[in-house]
Amino acid sequence: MSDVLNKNFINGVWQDATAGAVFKDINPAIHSDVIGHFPESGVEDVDDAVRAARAAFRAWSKMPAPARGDILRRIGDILTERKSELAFQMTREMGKPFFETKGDVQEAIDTAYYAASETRRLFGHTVPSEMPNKFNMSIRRPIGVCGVITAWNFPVAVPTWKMFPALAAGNTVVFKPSEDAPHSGALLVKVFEDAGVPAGVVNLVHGSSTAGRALVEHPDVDAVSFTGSTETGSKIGEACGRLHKRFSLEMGGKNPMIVLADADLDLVLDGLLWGAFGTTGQRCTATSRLIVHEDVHDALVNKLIEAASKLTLGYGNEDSTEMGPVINQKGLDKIEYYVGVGKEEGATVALGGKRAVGNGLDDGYFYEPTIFTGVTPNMRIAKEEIFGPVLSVLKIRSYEEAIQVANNIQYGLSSAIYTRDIATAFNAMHDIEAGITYVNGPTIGAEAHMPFGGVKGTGNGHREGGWEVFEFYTETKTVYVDYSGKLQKAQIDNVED
Ligand code: UN1
Repeated sequence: MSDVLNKNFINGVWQDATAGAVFKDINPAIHSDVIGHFPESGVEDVDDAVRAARAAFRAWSKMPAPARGDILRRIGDILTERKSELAFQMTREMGKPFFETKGDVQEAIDTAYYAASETRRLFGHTVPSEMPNKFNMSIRRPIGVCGVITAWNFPVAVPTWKMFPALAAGNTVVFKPSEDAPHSGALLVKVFEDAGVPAGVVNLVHGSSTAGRALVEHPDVDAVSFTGSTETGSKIGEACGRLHKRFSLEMGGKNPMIVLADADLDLVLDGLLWGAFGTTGQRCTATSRLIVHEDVHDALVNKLIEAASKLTLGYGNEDSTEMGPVINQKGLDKIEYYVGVGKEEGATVALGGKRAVGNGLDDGYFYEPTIFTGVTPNMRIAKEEIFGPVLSVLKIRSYEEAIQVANNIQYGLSSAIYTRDIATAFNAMHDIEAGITYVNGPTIGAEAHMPFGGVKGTGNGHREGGWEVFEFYTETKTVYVDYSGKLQKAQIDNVED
């Protein structure tokens, strides 16, 4: 096998796509660095993978959950050993700096140990019966075969948010990573193999929308978990609705950071640089709107422009790099398009607004940290997701106005408020329409054991991470045990008048 793991993994065997088609995977910071060619899987490959997952389901689901937990713990151990090696390859493939990809692997490690610990709980309920000598309980059952379709920006963490709880609960998996991060996906699946996950329990199919659609529409896939664009998520939701499948969608965001007049501006500045420009703004949780009180607007914006203009852009595997490239040409085009829209709408480019060139950046998809000031709530750059290093600054005069502006979007993933006033902070926890609110921290940085997900157009009500994700990956079975030795009709069937 070459040093690049560029195959599908089906029923425990690394293999090419049946039709032999491939797609190219390059380093977004250095285009001449070709990582490899990966299988462009078709319907037959997906079918093989789903059949393998179905065949493996019975034995895996019957294994005692804590034994599955032992395997998850081994996965966590191997991820720990390989953290730097994996992070290097992830940075090479999707661009964010090495310190960030190490964090990405760490998130997977935390999720592995957390999911392993849940295998000793997976609680159901026991409740009193209406009848004597009768016992009522609910237990959790796995759903079956789960299709996992993910984005490239957290190429290890996000797939594991889905796969670890799915496996812990006794499901089997077919995983289709993003076509922009196939190598990271394969390296992750190699960890499953090396940890002793039985053949067929986790299968990998690379590819684009053809493979994705085949997975979603396959009659033997019981549930689909997706992270990615709103456009694709909507199509998946439609298909799953039609086919009566359970589905979890994690889509876009336009996450606000509210800064009130009493905020600690140095703390805000650190949070903004990280929230808006970490991962080159390519997180669904990225801080993309700064909603700032007029009393501190100018002071904060000036500090921010100065600090953001000093960020070092480059290849993420170089130590000096603070901000990596955008993922691909399409991503870059989208950013350029929205910067044009912002200018036309009358906002002011206070920093950036163009591709970053020179200093060794010409061979990559680099874009300057960009700040728009004078943004008003109904502009498109205040409402639509750009997925890049572009921050829209909106000025407000009161807490009430801040909340109105913050909620004036179709999305509702993450949010932040900076204030020293505890009552205002507690009000904001209820008033901001979002699945996540940070107080005095930026909009990014979820912890593995906490529920993660959004309201409104961001998702469909499910959560990843934490204990709530187990609701998605399990079915409730209700069990009645009658040990009275006679037919006891339920109260509803036993009414006398
Ligand atoms: C994503 O961008 O899809 O909370 C997930 C965060 C990260 C996860 C982001 N842990 O910012």
